[in-house]
Amino acid sequence: TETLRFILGDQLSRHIAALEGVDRDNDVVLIAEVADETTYVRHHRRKIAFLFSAMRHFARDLETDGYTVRYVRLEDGETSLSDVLQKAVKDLSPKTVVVTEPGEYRVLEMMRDWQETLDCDVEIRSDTRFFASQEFFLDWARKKDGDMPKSLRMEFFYREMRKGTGYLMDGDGPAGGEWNLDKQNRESLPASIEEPERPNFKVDDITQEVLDLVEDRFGEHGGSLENFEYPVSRAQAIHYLKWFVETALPKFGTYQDAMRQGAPLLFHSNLSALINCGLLGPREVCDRAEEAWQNGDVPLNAAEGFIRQIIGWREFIRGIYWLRMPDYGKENFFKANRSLPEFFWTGETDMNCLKQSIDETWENAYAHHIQRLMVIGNFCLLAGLDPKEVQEWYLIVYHDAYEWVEMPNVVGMILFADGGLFASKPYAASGSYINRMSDYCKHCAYSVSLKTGEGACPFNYLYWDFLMRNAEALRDNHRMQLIMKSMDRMDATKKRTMRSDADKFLQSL
Ligand code: FAD
Ligand code: DLZ
Ligand code: SF4
Repeated sequence: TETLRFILGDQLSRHIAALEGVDRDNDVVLIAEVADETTYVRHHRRKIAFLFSAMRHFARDLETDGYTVRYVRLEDGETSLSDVLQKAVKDLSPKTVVVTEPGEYRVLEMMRDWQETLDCDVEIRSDTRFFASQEFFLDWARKKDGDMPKSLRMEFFYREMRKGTGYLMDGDGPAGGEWNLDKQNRESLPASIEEPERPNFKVDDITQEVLDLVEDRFGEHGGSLENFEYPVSRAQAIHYLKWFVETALPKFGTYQDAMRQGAPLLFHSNLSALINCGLLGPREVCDRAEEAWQNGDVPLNAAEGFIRQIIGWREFIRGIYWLRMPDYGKENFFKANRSLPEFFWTGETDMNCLKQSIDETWENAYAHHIQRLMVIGNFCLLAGLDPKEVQEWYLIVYHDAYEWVEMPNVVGMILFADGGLFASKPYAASGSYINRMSDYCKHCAYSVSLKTGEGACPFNYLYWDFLMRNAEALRDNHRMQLIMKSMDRMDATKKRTMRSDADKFLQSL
């Protein structure tokens, strides 16, 4: 073997850097299911099933096209990526091992170790699936804010990305005259608008085998395997993308922040897991969205909102991860230390918004952004949950979760645990926000209009309790001034009641 090309479970793309220059006659592609990767956190069973099925389909497609694939199955009993690679090197004596930089620091350390210990060259290539290389992001961040940036804003990064990619541009400026149309994307959802029906893909033999394997081997992991209908191959992923652009994207923008009971996906793409594991490329996804706008099939606020999530947020989040690793996960600005309540694992809570979002999470290994951010995330922030435990939960439960994307969203976006590296203020909200954006409150045991006392929505008093508890830490934040002033003006008895209601509630968790 000339070159051994090792492809990880979230690198399932023909265009992955490690396959560049591949010689089908003399190279071997290595793909491996290993125990350590399935248990370093107790992943949702659906996430493991999805990824294994995607890996097996990818390997099959490579073989069909004449590649030589060495595929290690979980049943082969291998423990770690390192063991698998070591054995392959021993068996095949390649001149070079080529890998693509991984999505997690933990795995990068392994790769560096391979460079030290293996009896051949190990080339780590940068991951060209991203629009912005790590160097590009670092240059941008340091130019803006010095060697150790303290405050970075997605919006400015996003404008650079728009200019660089040329998406939705009109000469040197944004199409339509504004960079960001988020103001148009906060409508609540009228009852008359229905959630579109999604394509569902039949379980084939490969997926059935994987579902049986996961059922059998991961009894201790949570999460449903029922009604598995998500794409697992490149062909299915393309079909799903096409469906999204034609059917859901036109309303994606306007109702991006809306939530509805019993409608887990609404107009969201559910493409994250496909993009993150490599079955779809972020470029083709944005290309399709832009084309649809150019053809007049989707409005600008939809195309812009969607493309911003990908070339803006997704790339920015990844930049933040590599900028701040290895210590980013330890941040804890509010010194929060409460353990995750049991209901994160069971869904058993009377708070209906949380119950719906958590039940759907265990059902589908998916929740859309506003559920992750403004329901579950908001609760984690207000209740002062331990950032480490929150990170682990988010990494476990979502089928799109890898540390590079989960960690900044948890540490920086929902918990403000980094003190505001990229969020200008904590995303804290009371029940009235959830009530405005969803129909959850109508079906809830609590009353969103009651601020304190028996039956009051816990988000209401937890919100003020959070501000009072963290007043010192929040005073300096100029975007918090108004709300801190209204807190100061609040009647002392009312404040005491809020705090004691919050205490009682938090004790009861
Ligand atoms: P859509 O609403 O259709 O958005 C389109 C695409 O934009 C997504 O597919 C995704 O690729 C990208 N995107 C949107 N927002 C973000 C963001 N904040 N960060 C990165 N990419 C974004 N996304 C993950 O892919 N993996 C995670 O582990 C993950 N963890 C999260 C944890 C928290 C606490 C929060 C608040 C968000 C997290 N997100 C994560 C971001 C976002 O919620 C998901 O990408 C999105 O819900 C996936 O569903 P979708 O594909 O239907 O997204
Ligand atoms: C998430 C995951 C799981 C569950 N299993 C495997 C696996 O068996 N083999 C593999 O190569 N990758 C797996 N992955 C994805 C890796 O954990 C992923 O490459 C790292 O999280 C780095 O992003
Ligand atoms: Fe959630 Fe409060 Fe509304 Fe109940 S009343 S659904 S707890 S916001």
